[in-house]
Order: sequence, then C-alpha cells, then structure tokens
Amino acid sequence: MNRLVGKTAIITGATAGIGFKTAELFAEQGVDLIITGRRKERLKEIKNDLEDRLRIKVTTASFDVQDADACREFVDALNVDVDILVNNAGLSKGIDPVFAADFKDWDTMIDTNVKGLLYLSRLISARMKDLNSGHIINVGSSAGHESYAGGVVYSATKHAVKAITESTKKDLHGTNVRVSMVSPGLVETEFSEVRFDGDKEKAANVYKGMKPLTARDIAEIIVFVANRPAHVNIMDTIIYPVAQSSATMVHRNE
Ligand code: NDP
Ligand code: 8X3
Repeated sequence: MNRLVGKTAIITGATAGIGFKTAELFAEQGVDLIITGRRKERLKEIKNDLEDRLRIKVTTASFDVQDADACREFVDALNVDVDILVNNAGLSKGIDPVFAADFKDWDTMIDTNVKGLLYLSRLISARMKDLNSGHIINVGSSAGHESYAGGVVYSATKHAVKAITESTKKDLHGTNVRVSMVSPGLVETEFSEVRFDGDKEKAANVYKGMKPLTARDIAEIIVFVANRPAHVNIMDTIIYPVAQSSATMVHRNE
C-alpha cells in the first residue's frame, strides 16, 4: 500500500549513495522532493532526470549542512509543508587512532554528522510540531551502536545521532510527528572514497571479498519506514550485509 503519494520529502545528501537512491525510490512512489547537497550541477541533473521520468516535482538546494546560516536560509525559503525529512548527509574522514588523528577531520565529521543534522532537525521539527504532522528519519550507522578502532569520532557522531533521535522523539512526545533512525553496516557508495580522500584502491579494499549492501538496500528500508501507517513509529533498524556480523567481523572470500 502506498501511503506516500503526494507527500513532500527533504533529503539531505541526495547527490550520491543512499540519499540519491532514496530520492529515486521516493519519486517512484509519487513523492515530491526537495533534494540537497553541495554539488549544484549534480542536483540539477537529478532533478531533470526524476522530473522527466517520474512526473513529480523536484526542488534543489545547494548548501553545506555545516553552515547554520545556510540551513536557516534554506528552511526560511521553503514554501511547502514538509512531510518527511531524511537527515542523510554525512561522512567519515580517516581511520586513524585517537592518538594520531587529524583535528580537521574530527571537526568535519562532528560539524556535518552531528551539527548539520541538528540544525535541520531544529528548524524542520518546529514546523512539523506546529502542523502536528511529519516524519524525521535520521541515517545513523551500525557504528552508532558499536564503536570500532580507528573510528573514534565517526562512531561518536553516529552514537550522537542515536541520542539525538531518541531525544527528538521524546521532545515531540504527544504530537503526531514521527522520529526514526536507520542504521546501516557496510554499504558500497562514495563513502569509503570520501573517507580515504579519493584513494579508490583503499576504498575498494573495504568491500573486498564480500558482498556489501547497496544504496538501494538502504533506500528501500527508508521508504518502508516512511510508508508505515501514521500511528506506527519505527525507532531504529540495524541492517548488515549477511557477510557482516559486527563492525569488525566481516567474512571475506580469499
Ligand atoms: P556518499 O558519500 O555516497 O554520500 C554522502 C552524501 O552526503 C552526498 O550526497 C554528499 O553530497 C552529502 N554531504 C556530505 N557532506 C555534506 C555537507 N557538508 N553538506 C551537505 N551535504 C553533504 O555516502 P553514503 O550514501 O554512504 O552516506 C550517506 C549517509 O549514510 C551518511 O550519513 C553515512 O554516515 C551513512 N552511512 C553510510 C554507510 C556506508 O557504509 N556507506 C554505513 C552507515 C551509515 P555533496 O558531496 O554533494 O555535498
Ligand atoms: C559506516 C559503516 O563500518 O564503514 O557507517 O564505518 S563503517
């Protein structure tokens, strides 16, 4: 049953990976989209493609979620009621241990994964509360449930996303606004290339000898979470590929 047709969804980080696939699958369900990311040209290409193919309305907004003023300008300019916010924009930088990592990488992860997600949650949840309707879906991670060596700050940011999701749900207690989190394990997207500063070989090694999740696998879960009846609030889902059993237990064929 499609309960999504005619709704409007904001998806942050829709220029690639999970965000892009989520945009496409929502569009296939008849959802109008507001897609964001820093890559303006890519947003335009996606808008043209989805509007041509799927006859829905796509609005684009290019800004950096680390920039609080830009987040505010984006939300102030919205002239529609938002039914769904998918807080997906995020990244990991580096895999160094705590005693050797780069402060700049830490700032980038905290400012994007935590502060960016908070800015948009603050601004959009206020509107949803006034409307007494809406759904915030945060993209967390298996790393938000289990920390791993070399992932000190990435794991911390995703543990923060879990805490933010739980508090947001409680802050909106008694309203009809839903708050959910989707927590994937290894998904092959641009994620590892970004983590390793464009080193494709290092990125490919993350998924070597195993079948990782695809962006579509996770987008399907996000759409499922959004498409539940209005009284059903899925708090979290942890999704691993079958070859993964924890952050570091990954079965690989030689
Ligand atoms: P991708 O690198 O493929 O996509 C990341 C998206 O986030 C891009 O669209 C990028 O857009 C956007 N983004 C990054 N930084 C910013 C910023 N400062 N401002 C605005 N947009 C930004 O990675 P994934 O699709 O894999 O990642 C999506 C989410 O899923 C992230 O939150 C990630 O932590 C999470 N995740 C990923 C997993 C994986 O294994 N891949 C596993 C678990 C969770 P642009 O560059 O145009 O700004
Ligand atoms: C991403 C999962 O294990 O590659 O959230 O860091 S991992």
